[in-house]
Amino acid sequence: MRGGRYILRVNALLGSSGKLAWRQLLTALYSSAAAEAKNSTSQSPTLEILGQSYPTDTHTNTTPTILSKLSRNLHLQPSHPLNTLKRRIESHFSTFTHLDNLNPVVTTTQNFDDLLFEPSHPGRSKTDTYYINSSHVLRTHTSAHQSDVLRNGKSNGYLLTADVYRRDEIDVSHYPVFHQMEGIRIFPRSNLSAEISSDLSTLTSSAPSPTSITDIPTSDTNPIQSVHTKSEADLVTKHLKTSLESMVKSLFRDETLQIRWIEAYFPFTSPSWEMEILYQDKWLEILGCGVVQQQILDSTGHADKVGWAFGLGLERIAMVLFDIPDIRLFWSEDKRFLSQFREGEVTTFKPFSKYPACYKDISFWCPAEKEGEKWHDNDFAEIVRDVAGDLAENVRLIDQFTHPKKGTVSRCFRINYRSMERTVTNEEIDRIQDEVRRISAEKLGVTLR
Ligand code: FA5
Ligand code: MG
Repeated sequence: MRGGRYILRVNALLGSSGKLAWRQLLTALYSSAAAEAKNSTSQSPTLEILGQSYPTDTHTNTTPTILSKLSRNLHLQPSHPLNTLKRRIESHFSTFTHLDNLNPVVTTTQNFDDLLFEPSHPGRSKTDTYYINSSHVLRTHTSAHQSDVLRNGKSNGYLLTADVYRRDEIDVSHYPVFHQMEGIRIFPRSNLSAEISSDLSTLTSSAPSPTSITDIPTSDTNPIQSVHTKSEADLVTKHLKTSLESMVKSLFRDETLQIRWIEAYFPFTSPSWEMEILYQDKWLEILGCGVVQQQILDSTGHADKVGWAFGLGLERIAMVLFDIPDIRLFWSEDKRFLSQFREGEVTTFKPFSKYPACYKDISFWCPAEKEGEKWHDNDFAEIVRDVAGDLAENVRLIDQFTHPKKGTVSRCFRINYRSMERTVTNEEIDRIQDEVRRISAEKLGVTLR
């Protein structure tokens, strides 16, 4: 399943009239599945996702709790901060083609191979990625659509917004689902200088100033592609950085904002950078970008063009702009959260009082590590997420030691439970903790202490 057919089918599935039906179906399917999963760890032979049936296999590690998020589409909810931010960024790139309803289930070809990820790249591992089965994943980034969009579209600029899924740690800035916006811009090689200079003159004059920006030049560790001339790479880079700086300035409208560029690496761009902004005295990474690998343009029918791409995290920027302290709040259905925001307006979030937390520790001996069966904290975090859902505020490794004779490793994690909507009872958390213990022993083969 690839390319044009895939996008066409996805669009047909997501057509406005069908939208509600499949979301309702999915929510119904998975809210009952999520309840069932709490009592059972067995795997069904197929997963039904957005009207499509996928056989499961030994790669399957997507849980019903995660699948229940596919129906939320926070970035499409009017007045939700993520929607407001998305629309502001879209208005900045007003001449681009905007896409926001592509299917989150993509092939490993789309998510990795088309983007030139090495077969051994850690991003492909089951500890980092939600696999539907060995050939399909929940997209881990919006770049998964780059090749299809370039292959099928007619535009010279695209901006696409989507929910992305990553198996990750649990804390205030990490959630297994977050939202990214991908920008792609291509230019004809034959008319590069003229097209870029005319664009740049409008970009630089319309941007609010001043803001402090620290830049770095390309280097041996972040090279220009051998198929590009220095002048081509410099022009595309200048256009890329100026476009993004101008976007960030217009979003923040803050004369004291400090921006810096640092070197980065992505298999699908070179040179590559990340943009960071200074927030509460720390540098916060908000986006990755670079000059698109020519091989990607060549294989999607654009051998005569050069281009840039970027991917930014909407939650990271929204947390700063709206002053939202915990990433779980974006998922809240509490009126005290949602009623604070108006369509299209950036306002400061007024925190409502936090309900008390309840923490529980769990200690266990981990199974001996074998080749291909290494311990990974994300596997434990995933069990907590699946059993406790949004009640899990934070999971922290607080102690670890190796048995001096046997060489086995004991780990102790502290799980902080807190609801954003009510006070939790100790009994209810005890039941959840018992379930976390039971499933950890069953799925991870740990010996509880
Ligand atoms: C990527 O995902 C690349 N696809 C970006 C890219 C696109 C590079 C096109 C080049 C060309 P990265 O994993 O760094 O890169 O994520 C991009 C942005 O998503 C980050 O800068 C950050 O803003 C956001 N992000 C990443 N991980 C998380 C997370 N766990 N929670 C919230 N936001 C995150
Ligand atoms: Mg990054």
